[in-house]
Amino acid sequence: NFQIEIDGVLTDIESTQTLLEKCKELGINIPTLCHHEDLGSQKVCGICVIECNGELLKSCETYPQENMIIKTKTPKIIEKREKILKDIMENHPNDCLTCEKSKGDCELQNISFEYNIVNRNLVDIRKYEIDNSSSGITRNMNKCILCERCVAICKEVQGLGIYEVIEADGVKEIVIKDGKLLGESKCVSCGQCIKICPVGALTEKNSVTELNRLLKNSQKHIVVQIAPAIKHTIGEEFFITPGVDVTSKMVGALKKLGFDKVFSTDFSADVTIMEEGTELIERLMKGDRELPMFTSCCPGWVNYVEKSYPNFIKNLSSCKSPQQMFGALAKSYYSNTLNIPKEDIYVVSIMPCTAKKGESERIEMQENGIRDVDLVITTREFAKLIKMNNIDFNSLPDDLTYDSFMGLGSSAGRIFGSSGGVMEAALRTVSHILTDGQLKQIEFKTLRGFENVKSAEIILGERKIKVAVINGIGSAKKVLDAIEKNKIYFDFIEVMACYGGCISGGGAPIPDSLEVRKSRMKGMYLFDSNSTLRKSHENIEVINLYKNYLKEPCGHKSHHILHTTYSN
Ligand code: HC0
Ligand code: SF4
Ligand code: SF4
Repeated sequence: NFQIEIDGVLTDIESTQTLLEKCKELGINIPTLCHHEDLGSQKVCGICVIECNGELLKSCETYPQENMIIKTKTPKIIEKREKILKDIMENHPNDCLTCEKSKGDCELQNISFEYNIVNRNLVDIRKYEIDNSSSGITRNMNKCILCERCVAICKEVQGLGIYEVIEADGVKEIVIKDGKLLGESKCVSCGQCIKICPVGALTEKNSVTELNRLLKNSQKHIVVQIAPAIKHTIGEEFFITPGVDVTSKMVGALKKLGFDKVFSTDFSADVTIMEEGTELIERLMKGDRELPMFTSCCPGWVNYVEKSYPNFIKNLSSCKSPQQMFGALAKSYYSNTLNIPKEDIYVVSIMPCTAKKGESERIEMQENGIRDVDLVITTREFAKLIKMNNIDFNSLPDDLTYDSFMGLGSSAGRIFGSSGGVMEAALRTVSHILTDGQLKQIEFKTLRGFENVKSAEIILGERKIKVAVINGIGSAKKVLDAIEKNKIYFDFIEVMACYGGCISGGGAPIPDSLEVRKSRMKGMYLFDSNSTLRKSHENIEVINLYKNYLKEPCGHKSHHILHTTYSN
């Protein structure tokens, strides 16, 4: 360890700590455009310079030495940062008026404001075609500032490596490997690269414009479902603490926006448990050839299996995701019960996820051209819709709830939004069935949290089952390889493509540091522990669905409406 001087104050610093890390710890603001807490070693932008004994050094790659005297705010530093910002601006379109990341989410805009950078260069420098080939992500390389964060998150965290840096004649570019468009690549649409991109080069595919127009003009009966994670994250867009459940204000906003019915995906998550739990029991009966069974509710994960590990397609549960089950039930059960023709029903989903857009477009998720889900917006788009319509979110009432009879969800359905939640919800119901109600365990805490791979052995009646929960595609890849080589065995595995589950989805509010994600997860489990309805099979709206319509889980009708197939 060393003692060094930073801005005139003596401080202890570990030899392995960079000066950037130390300054952040001390609350000294050092701007960064490439460095990010989720990534390892990004050292390209140079804006984090500090002065060390009179010399300018990048703080992200400088380690302490004896007698260091560090300054963080000298004119030389400011001049250097201004120069870097001006150079970036020279090559950046003046698009702030309409940019999706404007109003707080653009780090370049925020830093430029702080350094009072005024770009008078209004020449149109757009030279790249916008890549709209992906169902979930728009890629506009005109705005790229070459920070390489997208390259790193996709490779280091997701284990995919869709992007690469190339350099020709001294000009650097971020491209998709093999010269492909994003939609043609093995990208799974998880959207993690969107959240980490400091500018508007990567954004979700915009659906909010279309939705806003529809809400004002359409003759359709428009119903909306809200995913579990939204309830604990949308508040952030309105300065509410991450994790706080804002269900009532959200319902109020959606009513004001003109939706005919406001429902919850927690309801169809409970239905998923009935179907997937029954499927698991059937597969357990049939033996090892059908195992492990993988959850199939995360389209990022399903995309990954289809594109990169097709041998495991047979292991994916045949259940549609809760989003799709909701849509399919809206166009059948709901349509029949209220006698509204399914052609006249328009289903909107609010999801924390960019991959859900593509999931809703899949050919398997429609029948005779009628889609289960017609349109998907992300959490950020939902916030934008509320702001576009001048709704004062914070002053909305606190006593509103969802419409019946597809609005009630158990808290098992709610915790779907956190890594481990689908597994825990499934175990609550499967254990009830297999032990005839004898196993009273509700909480499976070892399966919660941010660890890459979590596992447990659970005795259910006559049988011991081995389960695992996987966080992120990078970890999933390692587990799949080990299963292929017979190095490990599990009966049932939950995989969520985003680190921490849907609370960290590609459509979540920005920024979402680990601390923020932890608060979201905490809020979700708090809701669960305070709930009196904690098991999917006890949800009265689900019981009524089976009694009045589906008859039994995995029965004939369910198979037709709620199950699907995969392809590669
Ligand atoms: Fe999720 Fe879902 S939990 S994937 O993260 O299973 O998007 O929140 O809505 O469908 O329920 C996302 C979140 C959902 C689905 C549910 C599942
Ligand atoms: Fe990689 Fe996910 Fe971005 Fe696709 S969406 S490029 S898989 S990080
Ligand atoms: Fe989407 Fe959730 Fe999967 Fe992320 S974990 S890709 S948010 S479904």
